[in-house]
Amino acid sequence: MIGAGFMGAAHSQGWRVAPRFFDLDATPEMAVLVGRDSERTAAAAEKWGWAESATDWREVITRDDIDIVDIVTPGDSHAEIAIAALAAGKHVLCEKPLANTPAEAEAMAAAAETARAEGIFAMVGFTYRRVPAATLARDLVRAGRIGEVRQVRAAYLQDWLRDENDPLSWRLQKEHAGSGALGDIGAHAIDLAQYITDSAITRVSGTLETIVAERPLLEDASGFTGTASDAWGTVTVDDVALFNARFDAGFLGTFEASRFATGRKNALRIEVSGSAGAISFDLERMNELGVYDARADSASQGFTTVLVTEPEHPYIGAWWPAGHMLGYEHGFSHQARDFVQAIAAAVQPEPSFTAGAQVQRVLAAIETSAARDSVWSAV
Ligand code: SOE
Repeated sequence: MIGAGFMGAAHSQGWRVAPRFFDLDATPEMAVLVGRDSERTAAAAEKWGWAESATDWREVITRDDIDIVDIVTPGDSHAEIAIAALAAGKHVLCEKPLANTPAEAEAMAAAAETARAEGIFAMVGFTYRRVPAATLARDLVRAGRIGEVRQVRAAYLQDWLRDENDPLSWRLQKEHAGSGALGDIGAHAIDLAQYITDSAITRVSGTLETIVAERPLLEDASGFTGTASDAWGTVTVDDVALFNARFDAGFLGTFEASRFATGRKNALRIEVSGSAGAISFDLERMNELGVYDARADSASQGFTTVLVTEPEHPYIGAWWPAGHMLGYEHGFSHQARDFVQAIAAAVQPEPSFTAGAQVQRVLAAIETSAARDSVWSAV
């Protein structure tokens, strides 16, 4: 695994726990954790369960005892590492968004296609597809339970940037993150909406806003995260992204991505309205799925809260007895499970790099639309 930050911890948990709960056709061994700082990486490797640590990813990805490379670095290094790892014959799992630009993402998708011919696979980590309630939403839509999809409302709301004195970490720097709320969390909303409805976004119109333009620079200027110094720097990404989308099946969606949504911590919300019903998902209530059946008699209509904790629900059977809840980290175990099973069966794991590149094109189209400011004055 390359990268030893927050996502490193989350993916480590996934790799470690998946084989303890799921019967896998191959057992992942956590071989090497690669990070920039040797002492910190060694400590993280020890804590998270990696056998070794290293600082040079180029050396590690060509090792004969490595079969899978998991990339959890900021977006600016995804393309270089993923393309090199695929060329070295390693299966690749890469964090979202796939890259920082469509050009990088297309190059990665092309490298993945070439590798696929040799039985080497690549997947992008849109983990929330693997939250059981979100997977169930997709299953219900696919089974026709809400009829024909007519409209989507999606939002990903966080508030961790609300304090204007919080430092300028890598997620606020275009050269590292590609974009702000748009790519960091809007990408999740895009992927999940497309996944649940089985329809791809083809047209968008967007507006982006940076609410706090200057922030304290990091104390450790070479670091990605940390404490604030006395010097100030410019935020180069969006804080809020609003956009409308048309899907290839013909319906419209409205989207909001914000890291300034005061009081909302991790509210990835998707509501899909159909001709015969609706579903409603909120990551802050991740063990529940709202289901509305428009065919029910009118006296008993209303959104029903399905508690997604039963063995009949996606992934749940492998965990605890019926009725016991799952949390954020379980999505990473489900992701590790699905990735390993696909590789063992020599089938393409989803979402592929091609799917990741499509999301990247949607993100770029929103930025283009926002930059053109194609909005009519109302005064
Ligand atoms: C921070 O906004 C963040 O960790 C994102 O980077 C993740 O993709 C999301 O899953 C949770 O929030």
